[in-house]
Amino acid sequence: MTVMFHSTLDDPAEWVPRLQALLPGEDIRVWPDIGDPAGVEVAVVWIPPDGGLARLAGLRMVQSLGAGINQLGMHDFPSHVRVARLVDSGLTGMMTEYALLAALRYARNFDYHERAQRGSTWDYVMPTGVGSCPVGVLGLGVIGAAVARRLAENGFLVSGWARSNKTIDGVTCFSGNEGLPAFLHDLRVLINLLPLTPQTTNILDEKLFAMLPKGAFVVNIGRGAHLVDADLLAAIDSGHLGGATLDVFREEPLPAGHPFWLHPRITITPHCAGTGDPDSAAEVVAENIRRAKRGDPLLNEVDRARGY
Ligand code: NDP
Ligand code: OXD
Repeated sequence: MTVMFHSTLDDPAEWVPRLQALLPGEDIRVWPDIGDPAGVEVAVVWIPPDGGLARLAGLRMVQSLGAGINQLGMHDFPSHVRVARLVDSGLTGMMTEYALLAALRYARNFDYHERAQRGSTWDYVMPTGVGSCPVGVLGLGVIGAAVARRLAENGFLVSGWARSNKTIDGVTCFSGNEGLPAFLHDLRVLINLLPLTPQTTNILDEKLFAMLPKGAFVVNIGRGAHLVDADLLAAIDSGHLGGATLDVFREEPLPAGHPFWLHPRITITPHCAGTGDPDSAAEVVAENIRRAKRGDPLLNEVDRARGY
């Protein structure tokens, strides 16, 4: 198989030697030195190179270097091209750390004390523990379920919401549009871990925020287009929401001058909540390349009609 590797984030010097050792017979090329583009059968990419993947006329499989796949420009791929997302223990572990940190920070009022410190203000607020901090997770897939479990193990009151019914120890699960109001009504912290699809685009909007109790916090580590930026700003500035932690944005990098940058109640990280760890993820990618070669079902294959 001829395999093309391209990423603006993942270092080919870390990945390619590992993949080559796991796939001794395969020809692994790093963009832009790929020879004849029509010879590439597998693309291992985070975001496709400029011009997309359409020029790869012999393409059979795309392996995302992320858990999400909306950044691949999948609508450009012919229907026979199979797509796999990345499920990696390293990536999932990092996402659970980020979510736990954000939830603890709000549960223990660190956001409040950070603002007070900037005004040299000693302001005692009676602390309460995580046992009285209800946290909700939107999306209970590989990462959402791991986040929910980790929060529950750390003493939070945890609930979750997905398309289908779930059973997760220590987590109260809701599903479907009809389950959304009951899921949201008592949360202190809402963590978004949905995939970006036509059904979930703009889900974090004015209507959803109105279902959260006053003072709730939003943590978006899904995708930027889940969030309606103006609705978040309005909900925080009116005092309905307490603040937000955002790792993903409609436009990345977040443009200079965007009102999120300097907002005192918004914490920004540069889409770094989690990333695939080549030590664990290279084997997952290599196995999918072997499967593509044999024509077997892929690990974590995307249902292209469903969009995740
Ligand atoms: P999965 O595909 O495993 O899980 C998706 C979950 O979302 C499932 O529980 C699914 O429900 C639920 N879901 C999908 N559509 C709907 C809907 N319309 N209504 C309700 N629930 C829905 O994804 P992962 O857990 O692996 O990853 C989730 C997302 O996290 C990624 O798509 C990516 O956007 C983001 N991510 C961000 C990172 C970062 O660094 N910020 C890093 C990694 C991932 P059901 O189970 O019923 O199908
Ligand atoms: C991912 C991401 O989808 O890094 O893995 O956002």
